[in-house]
Amino acid sequence: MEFSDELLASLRDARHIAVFTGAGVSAESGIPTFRDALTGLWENYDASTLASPEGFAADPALVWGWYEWRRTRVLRAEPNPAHYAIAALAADCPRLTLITQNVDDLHERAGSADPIRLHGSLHHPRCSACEAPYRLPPGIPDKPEGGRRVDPPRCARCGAPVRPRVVWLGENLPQAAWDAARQAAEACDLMFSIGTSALVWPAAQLPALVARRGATVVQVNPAETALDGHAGYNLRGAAGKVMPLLLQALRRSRP
Ligand code: BV8
Ligand code: ZN
Repeated sequence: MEFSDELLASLRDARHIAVFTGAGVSAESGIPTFRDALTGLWENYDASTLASPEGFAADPALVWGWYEWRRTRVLRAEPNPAHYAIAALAADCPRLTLITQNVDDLHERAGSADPIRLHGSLHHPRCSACEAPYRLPPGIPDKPEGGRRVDPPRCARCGAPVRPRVVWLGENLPQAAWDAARQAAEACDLMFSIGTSALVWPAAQLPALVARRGATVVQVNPAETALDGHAGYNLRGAAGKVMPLLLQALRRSRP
């Protein structure tokens, strides 16, 4: 894959690079993307009903079972070359801000320090009522007997069901994370948008905001997305292939 001298120069000259990622960056780790039809056990379920307060209220055991199934997949997965290249890129520019919509911990496991988490995390659940943190038992959960449904644990403080600490449809994003992400989008010289369909708001506003300021947007995605018109560069390919090659080309291009 070739990269234009113009793109390599923009990367070399960037004082502050923002990296915005979605489920596609974890696809090559074997984690199904959010919009991929749910697979196997969950093929007859729709993510947007499971990832919602209404879904949890209606059937906490089904939603908790789905998140435990996803968490188990993440615990069994490894970061892929895209996660490692993004972590390594931080050493190649004065400042890098990583913003992720993903709820897995593969960026951290690849060495990225404290990503801005717009939609929360699979790994730190909380009480659905008093928000007390719930410590998950170490290791990989056993396969739930009932196949899908797993009763959520109860809060030690108030007895309410524990829920995933993720942002569901209709819920506000954590204000501090949203503010930090906005600040990075306002300040960066260049933003990568990697592995996101850019369909979910307000996160999807970030690359469009960067483009509106006249800063550079570099999209990495094998498919077209709503961002194609905003991106100065559309690198059509899998992140696990493109990102390591781009990092190599950047390092080779330095005098
Ligand atoms: C809010 C939970 C108020 C955690 C998720 C109409 C217009 C505008 C907005 C709305 C609207 N109607 C409703 C809304 C609001 C709504 C929304 O956006 N709905 C959408 C569906 C229309 N948003 C909300 O409710 C948000 N809250 O707005 O509150 C507010 C307003 C302003 C400021 C603050 C608050 C809450 C949104 C959070 C929803 N939670 N998940 C979980 O269970 O994971 S969303 C879900 O989608 C995931 O979090 C996921 O991260 C996110 C985005 O999806 P992607 O990451 O993009 O994944 P997707 O599968 O879509 O795409 C994968 C891409 O990867 C594809 O393009 C594919 O081609 C590519 N790919 C595949 N393989 C690879 C690859 N790329 C690279 N390499 C590969 N190998
Ligand atoms: Zn509680």
